[in-house]
Amino acid sequence: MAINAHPEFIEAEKKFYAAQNDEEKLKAMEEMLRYAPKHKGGQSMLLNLKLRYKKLREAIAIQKKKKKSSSGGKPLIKREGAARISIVGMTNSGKSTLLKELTGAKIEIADYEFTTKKIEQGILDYKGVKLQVIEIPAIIKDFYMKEKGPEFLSAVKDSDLVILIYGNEQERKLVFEELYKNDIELPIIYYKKFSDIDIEKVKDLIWNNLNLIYVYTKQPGKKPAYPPIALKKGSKIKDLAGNIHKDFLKKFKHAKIWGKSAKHEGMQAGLNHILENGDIVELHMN
Ligand SMILES: Nc1nc2c(ncn2[C@@H]2O[C@H](COP(=O)(O)OP(=O)(O)O)[C@@H](O)[C@H]2O)c(=O)[nH]1
Ligand SMILES: [Mg+2]
Repeated sequence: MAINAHPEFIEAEKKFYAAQNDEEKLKAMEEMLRYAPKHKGGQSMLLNLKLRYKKLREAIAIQKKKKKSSSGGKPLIKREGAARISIVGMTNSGKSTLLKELTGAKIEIADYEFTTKKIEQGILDYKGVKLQVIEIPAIIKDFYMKEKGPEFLSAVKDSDLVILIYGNEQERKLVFEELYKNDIELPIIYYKKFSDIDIEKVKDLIWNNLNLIYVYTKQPGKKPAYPPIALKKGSKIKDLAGNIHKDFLKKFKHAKIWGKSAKHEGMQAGLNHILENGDIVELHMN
C-alpha cells in the first residue's frame, strides 16, 4: 500500500497481516513504524499507523488489567444453592422486577436509571431445590472498563445460566457482545423486556436449561423425604449415595426406584443406574 516503502516495511506489514494475536500485531506495527516512509507523501499513512498502534497498545493494557482483576480478588458474592442464575440487561429493563418475582427478594425498584449499583440476590425455590438468582447492575458498552465491571462480570461467569433481558434487538446485541467479549459462554435465556409471561413458566424454563435433575430419597416404609436433592443430569445412584454421605457408598447393597427411570415401581437397581428427574430412590445398606 505504501509508496516507495522499504522492503523492511513490506516485510513488517506481512507479519502484521499474519499475526495470530494482538501482541504479535503490536510487534509488527512497531516494526512498520520504524521503517515507514518518512517523506511528505507518507505522512497521513504514518499518522494513521501511529494512531492504530496507540489504540491497540491501550486495548492490550486493558485486557491485561482485566485478566488480573478477574483472576485475583475475592468474589463479590458467595455461591448458594444448587445453581446460580444471573439476570443481565441494560438499565430499566425490568431486572429487579424479575428477580423479585422469581425469588420474593426485597429490592429497590424505581423508574430512574441505574437503581442497582451492587449485585442483588434472591433464592428461587424450585420444587424444593434452592437456586441462587442474582441481578447484575445495568450493563453498558465496555462494561469491563467501568468501576467494578470485572468483578460483576466474574460473578456472571461463575453462573450456570444467564437471563438476558432486552428491549430491542440493538440492546440484546450490546449486552450479548459484552458477555461474549469477556468469554462468558453460558446458556442464555433471552427475555423480552416487560413480557407478560407466567412466572411459573419462566421458572420451568430456567430449570429446563440448568442441566440438573432432582430426586427424592426415602427410607423403607416411609414417605419420600423433602426437599429433594439436585444432581447433574446423567447422574447415577452412586452420585446420589456419595452426595448424601461417603458411608452410603461403602455400605451400599442395592436401591429401589420409583419414577421415570424405573421399568416398574420399586425396581431394584445398582450403583450405575442412571437417574431421571423426579425419581424416588430408596437406598438399602449392608
Ligand atoms: N410496564 C411495565 N413496567 C415494568 C415491568 N417490569 C418493570 N417495570 C417498570 O420498569 C422500571 C424499571 O424496573 P426495574 O425492575 O427496576 O428494572 P432494572 O433497572 O432493570 O432493575 C420500574 O419503574 C418498573 O416498575 C413490566 O413488566 N411492565
Ligand atoms: Mg435493578
